[in-house]
Amino acid sequence: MVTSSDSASTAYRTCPLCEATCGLAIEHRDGKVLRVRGDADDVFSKGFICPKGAALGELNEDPDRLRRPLKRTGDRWEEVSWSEAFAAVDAGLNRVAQQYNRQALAIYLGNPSAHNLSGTLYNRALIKALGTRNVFSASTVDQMPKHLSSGLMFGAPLMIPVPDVDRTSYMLMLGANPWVSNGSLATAPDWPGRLRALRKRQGRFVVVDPVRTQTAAHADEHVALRPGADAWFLAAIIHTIFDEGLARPGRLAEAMNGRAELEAALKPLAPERVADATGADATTIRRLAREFAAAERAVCYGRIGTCTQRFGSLASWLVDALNAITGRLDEPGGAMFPTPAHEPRRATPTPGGRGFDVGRWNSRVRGAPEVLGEFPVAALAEEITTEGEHQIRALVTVAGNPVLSTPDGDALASALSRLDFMVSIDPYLNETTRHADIILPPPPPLSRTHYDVSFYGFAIRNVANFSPAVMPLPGDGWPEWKIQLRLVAGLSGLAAGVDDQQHVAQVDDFVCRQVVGREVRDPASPLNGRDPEALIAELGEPRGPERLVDFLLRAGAYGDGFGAHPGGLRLQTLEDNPHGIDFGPLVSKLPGALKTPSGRIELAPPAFIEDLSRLEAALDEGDSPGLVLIGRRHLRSNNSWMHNVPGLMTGRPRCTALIHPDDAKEAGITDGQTVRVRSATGEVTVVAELDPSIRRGVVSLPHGWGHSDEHARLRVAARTPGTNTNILASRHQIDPLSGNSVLNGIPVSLGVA
Ligand SMILES: Nc1nc2c(c(=O)[nH]1)N[C@H]1C(S)=C(S)[C@@H](COP(=O)(O)OP(=O)(O)OC[C@H]3O[C@@H](n4cnc5c(=O)[nH]c(N)nc54)[C@H](O)[C@@H]3O)O[C@H]1N2
Ligand SMILES: Nc1nc2c(c(=O)[nH]1)N[C@H]1C(S)=C(S)[C@@H](COP(=O)(O)OP(=O)(O)OC[C@H]3O[C@@H](n4cnc5c(=O)[nH]c(N)nc54)[C@H](O)[C@@H]3O)O[C@H]1N2
Ligand code: SF4
Ligand SMILES: [Mo]
Repeated sequence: MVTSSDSASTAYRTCPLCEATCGLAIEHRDGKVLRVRGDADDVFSKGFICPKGAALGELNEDPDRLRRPLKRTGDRWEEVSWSEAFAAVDAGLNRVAQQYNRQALAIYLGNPSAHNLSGTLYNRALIKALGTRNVFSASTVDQMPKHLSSGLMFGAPLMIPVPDVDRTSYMLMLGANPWVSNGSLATAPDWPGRLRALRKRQGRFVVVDPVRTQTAAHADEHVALRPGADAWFLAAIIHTIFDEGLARPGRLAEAMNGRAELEAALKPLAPERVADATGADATTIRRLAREFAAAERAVCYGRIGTCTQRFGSLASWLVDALNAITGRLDEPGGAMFPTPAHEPRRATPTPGGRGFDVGRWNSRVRGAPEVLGEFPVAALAEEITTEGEHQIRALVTVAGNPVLSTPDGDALASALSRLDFMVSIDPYLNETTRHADIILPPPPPLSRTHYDVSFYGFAIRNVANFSPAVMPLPGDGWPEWKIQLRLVAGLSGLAAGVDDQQHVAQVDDFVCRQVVGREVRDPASPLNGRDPEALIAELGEPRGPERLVDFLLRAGAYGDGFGAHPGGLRLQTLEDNPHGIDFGPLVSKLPGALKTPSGRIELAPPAFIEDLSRLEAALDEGDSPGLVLIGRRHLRSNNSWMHNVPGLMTGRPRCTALIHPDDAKEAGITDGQTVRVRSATGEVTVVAELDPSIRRGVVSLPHGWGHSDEHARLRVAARTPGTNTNILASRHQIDPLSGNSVLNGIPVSLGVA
């Protein structure tokens, strides 16, 4: 929505930069952003904003942002027309598919593709059109363990319970730093405010993290765990709950399988046995278990620190197992399941479904099982460089920078340079896209519509907000969804000679028919049996993402059901409510929503029970004598791609190695000195920052840095390039169940450079 005062206008818009979905008020004039503030009337964020949101204008106007497609010849780049670029992509991809086969094509999807409608609505069509099993994404350097645990426990990989922060009275938080990250897999603007409110109402929150982070500093208690020890720690807590007779599964007791198996399997992992390995003492672990069980409302929440480590899947499972056996799952103030507005309406859901399978196929070189249709991104380089049938020869990247974001970045960069063809949909010429033959730039954030399909699914309240584009598409730019669908058309052999826009319209109609068709064929849908063409006709214009969102909303949980629920939600309703609509706090959904074959919560999935032997065996390895590396985030940064925004790059250099003063002393290192950090995989040099808030024996480096590639075009980022921490991470260290990379707990040594 746009309102005018003088010649400046204010537009209200959901911020697409992180998971918090804050409402922004954007003042602009003549295509220029004058000011970005938090939208005080936003139903969810109520005026909260962080420095990244405030810099959205600068990001939008970044002179280094690509405006037209780029084509590379050797080391030279030239701007080309869209039709020339598309023709080159059609030729490049189809040549590889014909000369080899479809498996020779691969795709990597990066994080921002979850933050925009093009990615969330159309990636599936692109993957299908490629027709390859070589699908990779940032999920395997992030949350894949959580998809696996949800898939095996609840039957659906996207059924991730979120902490009901606003109503809980006790929060046990592991491996998350929402003060800085603004929250993840728990969408909520203003985490700091919400956690302060928890303490104000006499609640407690406990942070488990090797670092006394800003979040830990605001908590009632901080447990400085050793990196990678979460599964032992959580197992010992659950052990204590059983051991001391504190298990109270409550309302859902009858809907749980495997309680006895869980208890038996965790018998050997008593607090007293795991204490040394975790770095927390047994008395503390037992006390925390009792506190958790006794609290009126409690929730355990684990995030990236619990995922990107060698026992990521076990830790993710144990978080929810703890919530379940203490009756905290699906209860107010506990771990609950959101009901986003675009979730299909189901009148009386019955528990049970097909469940979740993994390993339906395996990666060619190391035989890693697929999870959620993906292979570990840690396996991408070897799939490109190892000769044989189904070797990857062409790659599409969408919104990703895996050279900086995934393990052994140098090896991946060298693999990318050997591809026959690479195309990137990306606004920047950066460390990854510099290897592409063609770069197709999407428009800046303020020139596109937004509705958060991904993150309303993880929101701690049921809210919905739609943002029309604030500004028109610049010049001859293409919206990202059209770029994607044009690639789909080229891969699907649609008649040559038809104009590009017409291709897109055809594919868009096809995708729309599929989405509508799926719903009307579902016997559980209130739209079952309706005529899909009549529904599509009712949606009318415009097409593209808006039409799909309108359909999802109308068929959704609060929708008008195409006449069945007069007054129900549709896109127009959100357009009429520019500050969003609040559908209230989360409501209980189990057992109805369960999708496991048993129709019950699986507390003890066999894959996890088996993996416990690896966890137990690691206990006997004893302490690792040296230092271990972990990562961190910064409030004014966003993974690898916002270091080119001058307003966010002020202050002291941020890519430093945090080292405990006692560890530094032992290694003869002083504050501000340049040091070498070496792992079994690689070595980096970086400035040391001594900080007593980090646990002894642990070194921390942020990820997303290393902007010294002379072929990139990131003039601001290049001034303070930092170093790529993922040179230290190994492609061969993954959590075997989920394929997630081990990015925390990497053994390293320090030396003066
Ligand atoms: N060591 C270590 N490594 C990590 C992590 C860690 O904690 N430690 N965290 C991991 C996590 S959680 C994640 S999510 C990954 C992120 O991994 P990636 O998704 O691979 O990397 P990003 O840095 O998010 O890069 C985003 C890319 O998208 C482009 N982009 C930005 N906006 C748009 C858009 O609107 N459309 C398109 N098409 N492109 C856009 C940017 O220019 C950039 O090239 O990194 C992971 N890597
Ligand atoms: N400002 C900013 N916000 C962001 C991002 C960003 O780059 N910058 N990235 C976004 C993305 S893609 C994501 S996925 C989210 C992530 O959001 P969060 O999960 O909140 O991530 P972090 O802030 O990295 O916090 C992770 C914490 O885990 C701790 N840790 C490391 N290893 C271990 C371990 O083994 N066990 C335990 N218990 N803790 C450990 C670290 O010390 C760190 O404090 O943030 C998102 N938001
Ligand atoms: S917290 Fe996230 S959503 Fe909110 S303004 Fe900052 S970047 Fe945007
Ligand atoms: Mo992430």
